[in-house]
Amino acid sequence: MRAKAKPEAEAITTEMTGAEVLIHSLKKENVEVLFGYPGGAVLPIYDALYRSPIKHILSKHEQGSIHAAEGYARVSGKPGVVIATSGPGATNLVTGITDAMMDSLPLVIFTGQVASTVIGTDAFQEADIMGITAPITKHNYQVRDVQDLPRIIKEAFHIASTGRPGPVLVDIPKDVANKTISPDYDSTIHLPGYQPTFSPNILQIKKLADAVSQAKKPVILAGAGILHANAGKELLTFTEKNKIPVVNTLLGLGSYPGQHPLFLGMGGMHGTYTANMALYECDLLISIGARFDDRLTGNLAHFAKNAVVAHIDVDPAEIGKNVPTQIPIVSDAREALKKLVDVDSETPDTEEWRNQLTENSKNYPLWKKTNTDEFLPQQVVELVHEYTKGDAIITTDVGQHQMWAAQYYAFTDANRWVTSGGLGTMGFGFPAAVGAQLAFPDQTVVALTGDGGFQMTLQELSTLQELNLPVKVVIMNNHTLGMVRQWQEAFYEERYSHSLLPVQPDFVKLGEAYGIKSYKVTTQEEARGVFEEAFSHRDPVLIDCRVSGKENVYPMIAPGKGLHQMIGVKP
Ligand SMILES: Cc1ncc(C[n+]2csc(CCOP(=O)(O)OP(=O)(O)O)c2C)c(N)n1
Ligand SMILES: [Mg+2]
Repeated sequence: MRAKAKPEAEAITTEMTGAEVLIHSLKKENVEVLFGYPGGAVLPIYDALYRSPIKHILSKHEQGSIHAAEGYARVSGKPGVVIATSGPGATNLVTGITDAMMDSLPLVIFTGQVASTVIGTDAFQEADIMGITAPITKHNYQVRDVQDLPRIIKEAFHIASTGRPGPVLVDIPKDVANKTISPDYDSTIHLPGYQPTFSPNILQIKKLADAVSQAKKPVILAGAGILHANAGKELLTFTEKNKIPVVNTLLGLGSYPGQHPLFLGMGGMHGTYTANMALYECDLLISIGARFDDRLTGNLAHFAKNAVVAHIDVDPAEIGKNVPTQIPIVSDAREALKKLVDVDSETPDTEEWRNQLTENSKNYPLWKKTNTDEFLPQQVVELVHEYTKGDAIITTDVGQHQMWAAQYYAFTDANRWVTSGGLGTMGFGFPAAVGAQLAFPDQTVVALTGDGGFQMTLQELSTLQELNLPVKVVIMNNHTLGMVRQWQEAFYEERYSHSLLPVQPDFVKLGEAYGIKSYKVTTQEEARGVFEEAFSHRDPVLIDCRVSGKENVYPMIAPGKGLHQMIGVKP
């Protein structure tokens, strides 16, 4: 019953509590949805929320809130906003904050804090969230004076979403949230130490254009920075003009059309042979919005040894961090690509190089078992592709199924691939799908999860049920922590220490307990029937796909090896 509700927070224009200032500021930032969980220290904020039209999604664990906010941010490009109470509420966010930091996702996180007077006394539900999150946030604030709140919130949104995006945390002691003031919303951002570079140095652009003209074997490594900068169109123009092949990082998938003749696939540990050999043999490597993660480069001693390296990145700290770089360009990816296209320079002759790469693609395509009756995990991804016409938002957990999704879904559009790349967080995929679906209620969203990872955050089934969100949960159930099992098979003489999951819950009954239509499928034919039905309506669905538990992800670069030393390239 809302009978006792006070007037709406927005209507009060002069005197407001800190909590009301917060809600009012969120509206000014055009926040449409908040992901959160209440508790003692945020009671004043939840009370202000009670009187506000902003949509709040009550997850069932704060980790669910933050991964949902990440999914929302990844597909929409808008900051995901999270709210949690002090102590355990705040510490439950830590994995997600780290995940967002590693994958450059814009989040603004509000945590409650114990009252200013007892900070540092081990008060009930006190945690030093400022100390804990210092290394895992782009910036963090503790609000000591409520008058600072409007400015801090403006700054938090600005920092989270400009330059290289990332998570910003704002810690609000309870007394600050309760204090009444006449807020000054006109206070301006004051960040003299934070001026991200947007436009590239034109001399460096010319240097790169010259290098492109002279290259015989150029390749572009396109990362998530292309997606953050909305630079897909410019990348296409630049590569088509100069006929330069493109490799994607795991997180960059979707930034280049998956079926384009210049596209070589994903690079790295489970990338295609063609992509990795292109990175290995190239004479000019242009990395754009990618950070040379070790899973991408393999052993650095062998990485792009004969190449001139150009690196375009909005974050200067990334340039030269892992790979010596001859042409550094600090810039927004779109701005740099626009300027590059504008330079009047000779296009390179890459025909021989492209022919060589096409030969590689023909001779060493991705492969999976044939002549088998087993239901293969790769087939699940192919079926999802078929029944969604390649046009779904796909979220994943971490493990073998994640790599098969990356290899087999063939993304053609930007911002439809949501995965945990840097931190590799099991439990990410399902709540991320909830957030993605909230950002785009009319799109098809599929959570492709592992049987292990799903069990880490499956409590969010309750959120699906409550909101009747049409997320399709597809469990690639191999009865094992597959990626761990694969490494134990390859590098630990098949000692499967704690990686097999012979005993599992009945996922169908579990789904049904949450009122969700749930199915078990054990063959491709069965899967076809169920997928046909599941993708024809707008209800949530859970599908337990019982796939073979013995498949390994190939090809692969073993730890310590170079990109040219892939194993499992052929059946
Ligand atoms: C939170 C967390 N704990 C542990 C790991 C290590 N790990 C990586 S993949 C994996 C197995 C995942 O199993 P499952 O979810 O069933 O996916 P599968 O590999 O079988 O497809 C584990 C345990 C991790 N990435 N994240
Ligand atoms: Mg598994």
